Amino acid sequence: MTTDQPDHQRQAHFDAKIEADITIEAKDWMPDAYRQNLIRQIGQHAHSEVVGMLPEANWITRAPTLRRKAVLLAKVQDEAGHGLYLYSAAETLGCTRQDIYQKLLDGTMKYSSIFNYPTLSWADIGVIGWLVDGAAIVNQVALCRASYGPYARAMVKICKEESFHQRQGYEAVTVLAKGSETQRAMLQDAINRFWWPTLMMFGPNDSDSPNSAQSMAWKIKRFSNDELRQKFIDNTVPQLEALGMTAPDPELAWDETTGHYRIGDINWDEFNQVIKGYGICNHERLEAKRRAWENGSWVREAASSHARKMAAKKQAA
Ligand code: BYC
Repeated sequence: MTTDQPDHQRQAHFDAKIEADITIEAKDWMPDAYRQNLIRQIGQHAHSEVVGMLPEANWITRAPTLRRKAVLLAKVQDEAGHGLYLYSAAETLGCTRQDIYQKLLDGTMKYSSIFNYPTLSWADIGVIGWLVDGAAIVNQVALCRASYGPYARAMVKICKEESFHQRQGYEAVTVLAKGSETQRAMLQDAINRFWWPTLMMFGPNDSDSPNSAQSMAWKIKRFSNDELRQKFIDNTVPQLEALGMTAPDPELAWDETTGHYRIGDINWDEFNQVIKGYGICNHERLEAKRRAWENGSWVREAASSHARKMAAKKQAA
């Protein structure tokens, strides 16, 4: 492929690579819409990781044992690392980290709806690990085969860590499920509050998902939102039953004919309100991130001044 080829030839070459499952790399030609769609999705994904640190960090000082505290600290730190891999992957597409981060802060880029719900009890932390990380894995395992190489490779490492996160969450909820009546009630309450928002993480129903068809044709998404949601439900209901807990859905039932669990209606009005910025914690989450950005300005200034000094020293030598 030479750079002086006309666009229709480059497009044909790109299409052939997608068709043959050959990853697209940062320096390869790609249609601008593919690039912009990836910046949107990877940027949103990166923002989700770093905003997702907040609800869990809320419990670090109140973890019930030293072991739980150490695990939670490590998990929250992992999420920061995931954000960094993803911001780096987004940068390979030509955007700057500062630009997309600014768009998070001014509310013009999204982050996952799930992090706009509060963490009211210790059980919420177990449930986030079990359900939220569990949902994230189902979505992210599929993204390990995304057509854009830097995104797919970031996902492989992230999935390994998410799998540990999910297991520690399930272990934590298992302890509560075997505990006192108060602990079981606390767990059930956490499940009741997080069940539906977790199902919403997969995005709108396929018929209302404007980006899916093109993203699937480009093999960024390998499965539709509804397919992944169903996979998560089928994986999770047996775990819920093993815990002796219930979902807040009277219509949840095994369907012999389809071989899948059936669920009741998702409240899409709630989802739409949350992604428009009107969820319970949207304001609080963005305020926390804006404050951190402002409080960290001296670190950025010191780092860039040091970099300038080093560059000047190198030039003078
Ligand atoms: N929340 O056409 P659609 C984690 C938006 S963090 C907010 O189906 P797409 C963790 C969507 O962006 C990992 N917005 O979109 C961290 C679009 O709006 P725009 C979180 C959502 O992109 C810390 C519009 O709705 N995982 O695990 O084809 C602690 C229409 O949707 C949501 C990811 O970020 C939502 N839930 O498919 C613990 C996964 N759903 O952008 C855990 C990466 C949809 O056109 N992202 N929207 O304005 C994806 O896989 C895809 O972007 C989605 C949506 C499946 C989420």
